[in-house]
This record gives sequence, structure tokens and C-alpha cells, in this order.
Amino acid sequence: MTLRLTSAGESHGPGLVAIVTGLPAGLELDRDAIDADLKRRQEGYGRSPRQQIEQDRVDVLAGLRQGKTIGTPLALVVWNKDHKNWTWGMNPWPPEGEPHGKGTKPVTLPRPGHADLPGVFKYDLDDVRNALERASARHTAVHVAVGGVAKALLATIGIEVEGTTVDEELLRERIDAARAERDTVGGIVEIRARGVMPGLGSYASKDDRLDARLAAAVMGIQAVKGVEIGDGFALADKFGSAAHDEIGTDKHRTTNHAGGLEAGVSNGEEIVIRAAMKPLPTLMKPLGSVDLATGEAAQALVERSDVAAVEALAVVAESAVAWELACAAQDKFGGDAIGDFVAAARAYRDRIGW
Ligand code: EPS
Repeated sequence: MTLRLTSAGESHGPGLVAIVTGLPAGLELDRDAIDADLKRRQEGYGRSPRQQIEQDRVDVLAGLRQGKTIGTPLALVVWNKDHKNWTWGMNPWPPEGEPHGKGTKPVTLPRPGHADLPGVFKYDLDDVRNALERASARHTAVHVAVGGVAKALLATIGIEVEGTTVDEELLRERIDAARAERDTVGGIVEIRARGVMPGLGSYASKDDRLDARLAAAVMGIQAVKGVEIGDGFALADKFGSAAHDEIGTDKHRTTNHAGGLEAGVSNGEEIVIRAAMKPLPTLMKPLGSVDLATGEAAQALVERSDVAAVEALAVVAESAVAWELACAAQDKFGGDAIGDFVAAARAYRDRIGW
């Protein structure tokens, strides 16, 4: 079975949902481990006061029985605690009574760098909120819960994924400086996957290339503007003799410039991916924009937001990479039951002597 994922949810709506299909039956999930990742995502330096309102926890509506998957679609939910402040403005149905709480007035001041103006063009919106609510990085919460499921599947075949920020101390100094200037910053995160056997993905066609799938998954996260694998852009300046990883008699490599991926296929070395996050677009000292209601020059929307979310990105990108690796592993080893999946991976390792 192929793994598939669909998610839905607005930042200040009732909640965020994800449906995962194709998981083998009998996979054990640890709610505390998933909740710990949700907490890690919320804890990063530079987040907005929103994180004091939310205490994300995963709820499961279907597909799990007494902690184990049963081969049916798995439905996950992370509720938005802040929704209680938006029950009129973000009501899924025409609200009753006088407008109250947040989100009652249309937003007409698009922020450069956010989905606001492209969303208005594309969907013929008269309230920018209809674009920004889904484009918000809030929905990464439920994707981190999905990442927890993916990591549980990968753990059964010895694969681990970890995301970290690059230059943590420097990043914190930059966040403090940006906050003092009522500005925002981005940063770089690194994701490493250990224990990946050679042969996940394929060079056969572009949709099967694991490097392309991983890059798309990471680029698909809010505010990511660059992704590199292994030495990435630096490889362009090297001679081939310094760029490629020589092969030992044990078929391992002494270097890992390729970041564990050659021709779209894992080569058994650590998979190493870096992502660059742009500075967040909601500025307390706003940039120039246009008021869509009047056509007059104006300043962009100012509303509660993060100064930076780079540490959160490390967790979100870890989850995205785990999901793609789980998809590639399920494509290769298949199995309706977890025992079949694990046995197929073991037989493959035996065949290649890995
Ligand atoms: C976000 C804006 C902020 C962030 C949000 C992402 O939300 P709010 O406007 O409610 O303060 O806090 O991220 C989260 C809520 C979260 O849990 O990650 C945006 O515009 O992308």
C-alpha cells in the first residue's frame, strides 16, 4: 500500500486535521512521543504569545485501537485553543448574534512575503484572512503529529530522523536584535536521517527520485526558500575528484558530499538536508502596501506574530523528511501488516549484506 496524507485546518479555526492512509496494521504509536514533538515545535526562541495559548496535543479519531494501527485510515486532530477567541470571525457557519472577538473585520492590507496578495488574486477574495489562515504555519502542528507516526514506522526498520538549527547561539542573538528593531529573522536548519539502507527511491523517473521528493517536502514548508542536499550549492565550485565519495570494499564511503543520495537513490550514508528559512513576513514595523478596499497606498497588516520560527522549522522539517522516508520505505517494503514490512526490510538487508 502506498502511504498518502491529506490535511486541513485554518490557524484560528476549530482545529487541524490529517488523514493518513496506507499504514501497515499493528504499528504501535506512542502518544507521549508525538506530544513531545508537538511541544518541541512550540518551544522555539522568538515565538509569539500564541504559543502560551496553545498546548498542542494529538487526538486520534480513527484508525488506532489501544495504541496500534488497524490498517484503516488514521485520522489525527490538533485542536486550536485560540479558536475560543475567534468563534464569530472564524465560525465555519454563518454566525449568530453581534460580531464579537477577533477576525470580525475584513483584512485589506496585504503583507509583502505572505500569501495575502497572491491569495486575493487567485481566489477572488474580499478578505485577506481567507488566504492567510490556511497559509499560516500553524497547520504544521498536525504535520508534526504525522511525522511522529512516520518516525514510529521508520524506527521498526532502524531509521532515525533528527532536525536541528544551525548556529543556535548566533540565531538567538539575531532574534533578540530583530525583536528590538520590531523586525523578523530567518535562519538555517539541518535534518539528518541515520540508518537508511541503500536503495530507497529510484533513478527510474523524476517522481521516484528520493532527493526530489525530499526537497519538495522541505520546500513545501512555510517560509522555506532554499533546500540543499549534502554539500549542495558548494559542489558547483569543486572538481569532480573532490566532490564524489569514494567507495570502500565494505561499500561504505569515507566522505559524504552527496548527503546520502546519488541519482535519486539512498546510498546508505547519512541523509543530510539543509533548509533556508526567510524572515517571517508579519512585521511590527510594516512595509509599504496597498489598501485593497480603497486602492490607496498603505502600510501592511500588523498583527501578533513570531519574530522567528527557525527552531520550529527544525521539528517541522524533521517531520516532513520522516514522512517522505516512510513513504519511500513503504513503497519498497510494502506489507499490510507491520511484521510483513519489517521482514521484507530484513530480507533486503540480508540480500545486499547491509
Ligand atoms: C503565523 C502567525 C502566528 C504564529 C503562527 C504562524 O499566529 P498568530 O497570528 O495566531 O499569532 O504564531 O504559528 C502558530 C500559531 C503555530 O502554532 O505555529 C503565520 O502567519 O504563519
